[in-house]
Amino acid sequence: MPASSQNKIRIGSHDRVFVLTGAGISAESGLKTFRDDGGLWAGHRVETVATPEAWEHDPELVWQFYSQRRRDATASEPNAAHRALAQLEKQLGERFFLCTQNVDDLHERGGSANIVHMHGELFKSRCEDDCGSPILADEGNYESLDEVPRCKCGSRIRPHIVWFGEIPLEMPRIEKEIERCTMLLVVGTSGAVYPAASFVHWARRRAGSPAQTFYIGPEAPLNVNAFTEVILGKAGERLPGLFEME
Ligand code: BJW
Ligand code: ZN
Repeated sequence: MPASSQNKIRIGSHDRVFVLTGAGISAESGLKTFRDDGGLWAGHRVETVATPEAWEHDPELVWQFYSQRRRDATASEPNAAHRALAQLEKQLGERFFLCTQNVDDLHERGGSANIVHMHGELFKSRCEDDCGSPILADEGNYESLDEVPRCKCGSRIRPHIVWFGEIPLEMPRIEKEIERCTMLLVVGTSGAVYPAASFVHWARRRAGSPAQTFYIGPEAPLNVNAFTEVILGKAGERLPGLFEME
């Protein structure tokens, strides 16, 4: 793994940039990551809140967890890293693609226009039985099951979140964009969760020449060996001014 102290990533006029972000990009906005010390999973079993089985077993606890996440996200503000990616999108237009594992809305509030939320969105809910009713915009906080609205079909609504064992959203589009990118930038994710942790391998193995792959975060991720460059540091400190157009 070539750790890098480089302070610029040069983007050529024919480059296509795919960006994958994780919880680390929102850390400087005050939102907890999952696996760091003091993170959301510290001292908790993920199975109790982030699986379909958790929803079956204790939907009230699941809604309490996501209601708190909604409150935390509402109280936070985008940081310099979110804004730097929004600026890069404006510079590159359709040669830029942003995929986030995060369910918060800080990329949107930081100025990004096109974002794929592969693990869902905190401020949306949907029918637990996928009856075909549309996904709802929902800022509600539900502390007891009596408060949880029902879908038109009579089933409960659940958070529009991709839990373990569920299929991430928009995978065909993501795969297409990785196949045609020439640079993959990964920001603030531990590389512990698949398929996101495989994107760097897919970009290295794409038809034609391998994409250049960059990781930006304070520590090396689990999949560090697949990156051509690792830029150590906090996203909010490293991303602003990092990109140079050739
Ligand atoms: C900073 C920073 C700063 C700190 N600046 N950085 C065995 C082997 C392989 C795979 C599997 C397996 N068993 C099961 C699986 C599959 C499973 C999986 O990956 N399990 C692993 C535990 C092994 N995956 C799934 O089930 C997924 N679905 C699936 O695979 O379907 C099959 C399929 C795929 C594709 C096509 C067709 C079919 C679904 C995964 C759903 C994940 N859901 C969650 C929770 C819901 C969202 C929520 O509640 O918010 O998503 S889990 C949680 O982890 C959340 C995150 O999006 C995700 C990734 O976490 P992230 O972002 O990496 O956070 P951390 O905390 O791990 O890391 C933070 C990083 O930030 C650290 O590195 C810090 O250093 C850094 N940092 N400050 C920059 N200032
Ligand atoms: Zn329904």
